Amino acid sequence: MKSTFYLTFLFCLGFFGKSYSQNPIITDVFTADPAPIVYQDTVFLYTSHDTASVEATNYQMKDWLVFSSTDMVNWTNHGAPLSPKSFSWATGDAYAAHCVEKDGKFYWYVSTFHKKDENSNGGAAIGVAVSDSPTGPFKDALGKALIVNEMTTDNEHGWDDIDPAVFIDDDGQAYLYWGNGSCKWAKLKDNMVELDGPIHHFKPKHFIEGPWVYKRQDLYYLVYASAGTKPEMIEYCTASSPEGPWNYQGIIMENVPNCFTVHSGIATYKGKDYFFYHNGTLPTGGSYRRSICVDYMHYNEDGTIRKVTQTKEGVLPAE
Ligand code: FUB
Repeated sequence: MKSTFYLTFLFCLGFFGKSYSQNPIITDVFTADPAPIVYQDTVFLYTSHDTASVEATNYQMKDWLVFSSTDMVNWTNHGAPLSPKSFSWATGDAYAAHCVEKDGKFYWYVSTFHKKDENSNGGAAIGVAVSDSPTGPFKDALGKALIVNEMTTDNEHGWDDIDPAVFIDDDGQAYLYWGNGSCKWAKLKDNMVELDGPIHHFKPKHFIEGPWVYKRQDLYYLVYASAGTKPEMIEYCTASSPEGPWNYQGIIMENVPNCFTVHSGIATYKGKDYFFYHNGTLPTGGSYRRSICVDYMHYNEDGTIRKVTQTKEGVLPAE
């Protein structure tokens, strides 16, 4: 009898004993603006880094961080291989960024701010750094910004050229999306560091910032931070081409606790779909001291995305 009880106990431990990741997933530093990629069986998570004090009323973001995981639960911190100081033309905060791999090279597109010089009058700008490894070292790939404020005139504010996201289609064509206030996009040349044609802009319903574009089956998805009267949420559109036209589909995730922004990144890993975002729930956290979380995402049969449930538990180890 005793041994049956013992065996049942062991069975339950094995069955229920798997530990969830817990949200937020990074707890030793404040992180925001998640941009995950999967490369050679590892998830690399590129993030912003909030360093503002508890009393601060604005961002202080000095560099960009990289983490990796092979189970979505345990994350290794690879430090800060890139900062605005890596770009001679840059000054100010290290806003959202996105790294992609092409032909064994890693291109990290970042939003930061431009010095006043012969190339720009200042304002937000997008640069690109390159490395042979997902964790660096990275160096400025161009020696100048890829996008400066003067290149887009559809919004008057000087910080509309933020939040780059790159999507590479099945035929190898890369597209750069970005923007605050409107979504802008342009094709990239094969070298990944020059635009290939004009800059377009449009305004998806409720669009604020933080575009993220990907393809699943035959459908293209444009996911973004949106706002009405509440803090930001995540909404999305779909299209049959990365150039649109984009059809509005609805809300993926409601606003997050203790933070007025939200910013998403999406990855499929070991057969499951994951939705990364940030909130302000770490102790002493807030809108300028954010933390990255991850939860499962699910699709309906027609390809539409079910609303993501924000959990404290997070996700189970990926196998
Ligand atoms: O992290 C700074 C800014 O806050 C990002 O660029 C936006 O997407 C928002 O998350």
